[in-house]
Amino acid sequence: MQPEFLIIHQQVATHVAHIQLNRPEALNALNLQLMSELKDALKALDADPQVRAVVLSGNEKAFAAGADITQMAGKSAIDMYNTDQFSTWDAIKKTKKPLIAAVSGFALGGGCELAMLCDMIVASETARFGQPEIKIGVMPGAGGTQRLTRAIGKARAMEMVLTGRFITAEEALAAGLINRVTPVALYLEEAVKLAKEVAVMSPLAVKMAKEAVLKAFDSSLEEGLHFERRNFYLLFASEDQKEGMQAFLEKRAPAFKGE
Ligand code: CO8
Repeated sequence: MQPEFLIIHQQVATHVAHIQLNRPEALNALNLQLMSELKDALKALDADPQVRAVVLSGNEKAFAAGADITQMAGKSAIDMYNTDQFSTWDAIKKTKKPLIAAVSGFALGGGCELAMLCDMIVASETARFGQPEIKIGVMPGAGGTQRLTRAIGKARAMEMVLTGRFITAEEALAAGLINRVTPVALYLEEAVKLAKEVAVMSPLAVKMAKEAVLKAFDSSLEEGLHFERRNFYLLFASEDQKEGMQAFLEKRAPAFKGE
């Protein structure tokens, strides 16, 4: 079934897929259907051997202005518990291929959390990042208190979460939340360029390297080093390792196959 709130483009030649959140009338507010469609789309792209990196964007005005407040406003705690909307977030978090967020305009609440769930963020100079849940009587629920704090430190995260203040793309860059800032006309192109740069690498090495970097967030240094070493050794079972090293010795570009 075609998704209602997503537009999906796939560039076979470059192995890059692009998912655009497409609910512009509500600034891409993340309702349950949109998140479920996103989960399904990412699952399919993760399983598609033609795809090696995925760019996730909104539109120029908004990446996403948060969870859909209209949908949440009347809910009880038990409704929220039974809806279990975070199971879709947990599934999205399991995406093995690299995800690059292309952010322009608002990335607020769940929108900021979704961008932070991605592996890298390219932002237009109009991007605004914020966790304004406090202004509507709640708090971040999809990782904001954890990922933001790890990315930009306690002082800045605490201020954003407790005051709801938005930060600009330049502030986000200086704080280490994002990778690049571009003029608004170029943010998507730049994100796709970054995705292509990753997509020429060995897909197996990319997945295992992503997994190891993410491990740094929830393990001790010793445990993380052990995990890294395990993945490093494992890659010597791949043809891409043979090809990559042989190509270096023969002074040519490698042709990676993901095997
Ligand atoms: N939910 C539903 N509708 C929204 C949302 C939203 N989060 N944000 C904007 N909209 C709608 C508006 O209601 C409006 O609709 P309509 O035209 O029918 O009135 C339309 O989008 C355009 O918005 P505005 O007219 O408000 O546009 P402005 O440019 O004046 O303002 C703002 C833009 C500042 C972004 C403003 O819309 C705003 O403050 N939005 C809410 C931001 C917010 O509080 N986000 C946090 C939501 S809570 C959350 O994300 C919890 C996350 C944890 C769970 C994650 C599960 C998915």
